[in-house]
Amino acid sequence: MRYLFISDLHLEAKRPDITRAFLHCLEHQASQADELYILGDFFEVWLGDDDPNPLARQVAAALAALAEKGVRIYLMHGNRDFLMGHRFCQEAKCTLLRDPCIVTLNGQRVLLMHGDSLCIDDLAYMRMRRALRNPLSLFILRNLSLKTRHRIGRKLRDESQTQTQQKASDITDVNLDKVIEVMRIHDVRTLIHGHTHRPEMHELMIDGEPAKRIVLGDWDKLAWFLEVDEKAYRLNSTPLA
Ligand code: LP5
Repeated sequence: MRYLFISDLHLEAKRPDITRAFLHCLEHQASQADELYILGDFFEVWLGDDDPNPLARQVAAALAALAEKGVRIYLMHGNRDFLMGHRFCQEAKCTLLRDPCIVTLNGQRVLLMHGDSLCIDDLAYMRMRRALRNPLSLFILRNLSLKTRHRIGRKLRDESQTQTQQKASDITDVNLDKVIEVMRIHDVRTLIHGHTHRPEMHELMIDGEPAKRIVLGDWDKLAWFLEVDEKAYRLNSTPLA
């Protein structure tokens, strides 16, 4: 079986180059795979499935067309699009995955995550994540008017951009003890995640056994994707233009 993994595309109307690259990827790479996994931050900001955003309709139609060809598509929330829900997934013919989630790829158990929950040294972000992602907050957020969600979303983005520029690089990366802890808990030797925008295949040892952590890249200048088949895991990129 062939699998394709992507994350952190941050699709938005003002970056048509990313949308073009994504549609190209669907046509040329994803269509050759049995399963496509999108591990969060697919959109720059997702305010709710009720947002009549033309880009979301275009993307949903493209995903649905791929699904019609027989490719199974799985989506996971990121920190920017955690309000994505079943309505969008139905439209796009995708399945929403929990974070974390274990899948079996060619007989091997693999842990999938967006990756933000591994950045435990980023205390301000962890506080914000807990505040936004608990069931009561999610219920309240989903029931605010679209205009209010838009305003709050803008404020959070602005504040986040200001604050991340001031944070040390190791603070915004994953905590390696946390990585090993979650891999032990889930009894896996392979973890695939995004979020940090630091694409890399990391080799590590867990309890004397070789393990790997594969970090997907963001789609700002390059389109990053991970191809998995019976022989190998290949992390590749192509220029966006
Ligand atoms: O996204 P990225 O990778 O640039 O940065 C993340 C962390 N930031 C975020 C925030 C998102 O960028 C913006 C969230 C948009 C959500 C939209 C949907 C919800 C709409 C709400 C509808 C009601 O996730 C960033 C991390 C970084 O990853 C690396 O891990 O550091 O975290 C922060 O920067 C958080 C700040 O440190 C703390 C921010 C406190 C914000 C308080 C503002 C309150 C405004 C409330 C207005 C009512």
